[in-house]
Amino acid sequence: MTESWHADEHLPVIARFEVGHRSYLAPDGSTNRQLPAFAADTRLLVRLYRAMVLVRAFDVKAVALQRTGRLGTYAASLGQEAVSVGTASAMRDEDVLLPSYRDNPALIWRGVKLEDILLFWGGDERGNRFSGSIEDFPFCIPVGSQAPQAAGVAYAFKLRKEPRVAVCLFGDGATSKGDLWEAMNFAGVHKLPVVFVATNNQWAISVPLRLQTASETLAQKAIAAGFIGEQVDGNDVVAMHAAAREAIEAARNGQGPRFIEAVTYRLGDHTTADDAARYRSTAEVQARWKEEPVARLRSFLAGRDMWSKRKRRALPLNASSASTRRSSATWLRSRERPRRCSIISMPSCPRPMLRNAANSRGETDARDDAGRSRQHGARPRDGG
Ligand SMILES: Cc1ncc(C[n+]2csc(CCOP(=O)(O)OP(=O)(O)O)c2C)c(N)n1
Ligand SMILES: [Mg+2]
Repeated sequence: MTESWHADEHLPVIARFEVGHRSYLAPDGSTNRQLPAFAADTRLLVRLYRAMVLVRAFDVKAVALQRTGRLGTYAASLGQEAVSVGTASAMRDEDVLLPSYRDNPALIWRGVKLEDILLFWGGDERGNRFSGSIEDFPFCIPVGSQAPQAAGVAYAFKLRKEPRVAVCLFGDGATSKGDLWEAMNFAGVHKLPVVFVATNNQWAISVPLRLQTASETLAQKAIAAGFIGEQVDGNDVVAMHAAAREAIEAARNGQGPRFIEAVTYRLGDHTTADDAARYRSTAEVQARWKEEPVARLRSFLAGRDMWSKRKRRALPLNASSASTRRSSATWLRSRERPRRCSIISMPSCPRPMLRNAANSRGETDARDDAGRSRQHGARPRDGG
């Protein structure tokens, strides 16, 4: 807790606050406290596991497609799959998700097709017209701007007296933006059915968390807006699902907004246009690999005989698995349609986009931040 700043210790204290930290699974898969009741549901836990593995395989495939010039800039969710999957799995179909550009796992859980996602990252806006009946919002590229939209969606639910909840996913960097504060303030005043989930992956591109905020937690920012903020181990999908479920149901029951700070780590580059090795050490990343969510849940499941080698063989464990192959094949076919508008092939594409697309194919020299030309094969600058 931040130390008291006032010299006169006899002044009455009119506000104190606490932030809880929720975690059930330790990095080795053992448990550190009694599990919530839903954790007895083996089918649910295996579904969560399968979803995280699928997304990991999908990320590998998407990065490979970008490297071969078939996708634009892509943001993988490597290491933080449990935040997105744990949150989305606690939602009802009729709730509305407002995701950031890194929340493929949540959208996939919500039923968005892999080919829609590939279409979008290939530069074709039709990928945002999600198939299915869900009313979720598209990926949000402008950092934090989905938060006021989430408050607006929740306000509509309240006015219409619909028992639905808006769930907003964003990064630690977004919490430095006015958008977040305005949304939280408005949601607090009007007791709106909205849950804010901050994926604290320790980095906003190359800006570390310590340069992002002087707060001890991101969760405490909710307290200033008049509602509960909780910190959760974002590498523990059981904790994420439990926290999201509780928050979403409280919001649905008229108890107003909630804020979840999911503490995790971005194990990969910010996007395919980034090289994280330029601003963080290999040792730091290696240490964080020991805490990652997929192995953690697998160890837990194996320890309870809920998982076996036979089940593992049935999973899409690598990028060449059947389901990822099928999706990318469909996507590749879709680019051959006459009405295509991919940023890579669109004839009237604005110059910066073309340069980016060309860079992503490794056809031109990229320039680094200081404007120096990098060697051939260097990755392009951030397009996002
Ligand atoms: C309004 C706006 N400003 C700047 C950018 C460029 N930008 C893209 S991602 C990013 C960092 C965001 O970090 P964070 O919110 O922590 O999310 P993460 O990428 O870590 O998931 C920035 C500054 C942007 N997309 N939108
Ligand atoms: Mg971040």
